[in-house]
Amino acid sequence: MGHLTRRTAMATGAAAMLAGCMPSGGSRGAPGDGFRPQPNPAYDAWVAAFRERAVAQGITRATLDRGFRGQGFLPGVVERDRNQTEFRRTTEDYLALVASEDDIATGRPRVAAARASLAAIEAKSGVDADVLAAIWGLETRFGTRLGEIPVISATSTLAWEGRRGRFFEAQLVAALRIIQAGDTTTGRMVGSWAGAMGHTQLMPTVYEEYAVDFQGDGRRDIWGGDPTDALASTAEYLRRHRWERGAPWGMEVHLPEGFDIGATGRDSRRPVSAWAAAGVQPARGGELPDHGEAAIHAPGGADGPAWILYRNFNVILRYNPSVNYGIGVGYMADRLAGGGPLTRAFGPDETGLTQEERVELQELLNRRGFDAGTPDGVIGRGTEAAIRAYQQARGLVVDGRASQALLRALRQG
Ligand SMILES: [Ca+2]
Repeated sequence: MGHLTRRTAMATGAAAMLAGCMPSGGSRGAPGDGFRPQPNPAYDAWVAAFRERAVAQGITRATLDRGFRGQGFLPGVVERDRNQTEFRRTTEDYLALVASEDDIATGRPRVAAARASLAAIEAKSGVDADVLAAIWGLETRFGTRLGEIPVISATSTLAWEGRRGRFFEAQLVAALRIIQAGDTTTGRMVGSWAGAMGHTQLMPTVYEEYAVDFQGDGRRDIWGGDPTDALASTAEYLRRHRWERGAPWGMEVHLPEGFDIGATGRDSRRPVSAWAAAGVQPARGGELPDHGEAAIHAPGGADGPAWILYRNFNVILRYNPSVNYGIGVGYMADRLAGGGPLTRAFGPDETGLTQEERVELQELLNRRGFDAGTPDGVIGRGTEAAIRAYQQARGLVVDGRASQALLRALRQG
């Protein structure tokens, strides 16, 4: 993909907030050279000293030998860690990147195949099956992109590198304990560049605390083809963060004309009756369901898409603290449950273009021979590079910025 790859939009799963690497989306990392072990004497010396600390914490030498077999220093992991940008995506762009019609179509058959497991997990945990399926979708595109980076290599590299050394040393010790417990092997323990693992991208310490063996085969396997244990583990995480059984995460609403947009935002919680009195209505009609205090999220202003957010929304944010992530999960869950697309469109963004116009701009760039990647309306680095190349070729001011004027120029050739 040309612009901002999906990678940058993906989440890294439970404890993304622990890892402090949200929304870096590690699971998209395809191992290149930087993800094959490279010689590094300083890292090797660190590992030798670490082994003694690990033994003191109950890791056997046999586990250490098995755990570090074939593992090593991964320069690509350090690079990823240093190049993390806090992408501030609009809700519209975020949804386009993680919950597009294409993503939903990918998810439907995979979720249908896991439906029996999901129903059993929901019955036991009380956590909404569609929300679990949506988290699966956002984390690894329904298990199609689990990440291929060896977890011992990734966490030991980051522990050695030291920027968040203590955190990653704890993840490394947890990963070794998981191997020692026999849940998986070094070779199968792969994940994101930051060590988030399996279908729902659990960090090793989160795995230790919350992972469950749902079918009772003796292994908590979140890495294999069957997503059941991973989905059940995520359900366990949400249940213990006080998911309210039977309550929704939120729903799309319409705000009345003249609605005080200053009253919106996650921290502005009010009784549902107060929102109803202020004229907030479900986008698809009916009464606003009452599930206690709720907030309104209206990222595009009173005329754009808006949502009422119930307590369960905050539980989703315990998995990943980004509001866009929570909206993405909720929206995806509703779509997987058979709901329709948003009833309102976002207006023009900071480029002055609507999503439809941004898609047209990308299509025109592609048609004129300037690769803007898959047209999804998200103006990222790839699209900006294509714009610069176009501007250069046409003798325009080269600023790499999308605008109405650029769209008009592109329409002409
Ligand atoms: Ca199992």
